[in-house]
Amino acid sequence: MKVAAEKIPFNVEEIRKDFPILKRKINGFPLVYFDNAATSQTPRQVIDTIVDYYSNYNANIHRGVHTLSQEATDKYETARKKIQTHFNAGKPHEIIFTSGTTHGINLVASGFASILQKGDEILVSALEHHSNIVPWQMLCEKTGAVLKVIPMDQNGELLLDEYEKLLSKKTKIVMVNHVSNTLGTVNPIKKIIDKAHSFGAAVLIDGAQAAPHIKADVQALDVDFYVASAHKMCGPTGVGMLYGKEEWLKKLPPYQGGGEMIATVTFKKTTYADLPHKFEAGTPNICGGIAFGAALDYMNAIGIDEIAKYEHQLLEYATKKLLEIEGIKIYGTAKDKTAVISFNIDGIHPYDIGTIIDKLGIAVRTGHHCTQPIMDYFKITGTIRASFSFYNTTQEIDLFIAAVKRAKTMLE
Ligand code: 7TS
Repeated sequence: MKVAAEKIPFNVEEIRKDFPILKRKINGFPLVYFDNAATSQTPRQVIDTIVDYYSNYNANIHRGVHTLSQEATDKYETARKKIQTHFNAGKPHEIIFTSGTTHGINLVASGFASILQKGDEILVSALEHHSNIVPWQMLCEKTGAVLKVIPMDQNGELLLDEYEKLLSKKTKIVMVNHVSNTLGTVNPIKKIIDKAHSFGAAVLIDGAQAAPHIKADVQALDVDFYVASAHKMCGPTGVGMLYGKEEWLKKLPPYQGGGEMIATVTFKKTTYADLPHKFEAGTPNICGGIAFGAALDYMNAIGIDEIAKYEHQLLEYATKKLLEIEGIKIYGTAKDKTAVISFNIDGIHPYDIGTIIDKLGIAVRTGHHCTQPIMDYFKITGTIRASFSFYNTTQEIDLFIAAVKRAKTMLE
């Protein structure tokens, strides 16, 4: 499929031709890739962008007067503008390139060390990935602030009444994912943001799992920080974005010191560069940033809403088929969820199912999915997680269901 300026009608067979990896055989079976929540596959258009960078204009950026450096700088800054447009940030310098979601969260958490005081409170939700828990626990250890948890119910939905009770003038920042990686819950982030703001608290939204399926508008959301990873949205690994409101990014101290983030350096005193460079010390993942831009072009050419609509059909189909299997339990039954299904089968270890279906060419993730608190809540050690993307098909779901049934028979 060619990326065109205008929308292309959704055609999964055409789309699949863009992904070379989907032609792979695993153990003699066609690859069925249902581990998209861990990382998405890469279309040829993005692979070509990477090859083009290293073949034709590989150079360091923001420093050379030579042609290659200028070309690389232009493309990198164009990618920043593509990210700005995609997330509807007001200004390009409100977009900070990071190595991924984890980096973005750590950058903000580290900055809040200069803001928080002993006894201040910060809130995370019960649905968070470890990367949106641990940096905040480290921050609490450093500052004496207190971490509180917004609880959830059996469907995997956050209890908003409880959230409101936790908020107070002591609350300084609230961290919630837009979409849960384990349960697929789409959280009501606009409500969460507005409530936090009414108490003067900032909000960081972890958009790692939402970005591939939902187009977040950071201005309409009025969110203070929004983070995502390119590799979950058809881009390469090792690159991501942090959106921060200008006033917040000005207030936070730099995360790392080094080249490119300074205005002047003497042994007496260093002054810092303006945004966004203040937060971008050292040589960045230049190729990755440019390829992130190409990934956004690709997804936008198909249309995020079209993608979400199609993935929802896959979710409904797979849920219905899975529920026909005896002894199955699906975790995550929120009214609003993305195409992620976490499940277990009575008396069978998730790892055993995952291993057997891999022999049949099917890639899923098993385990706690970096969300041990969710596992504790359901009193389980892990689940099997199938996560779908717009290049998956109902035929692949049929293969997956047949493989799960076969594994179940073998393990019973
Ligand atoms: N937040 C959420 C909600 C995630 O799902 C992940 C990765 C991260 C943060 C961290 O992203 P990174 O790109 O910095 O690693 N989630 C998963 C997953 O569900 N399976 O593998 C990685």
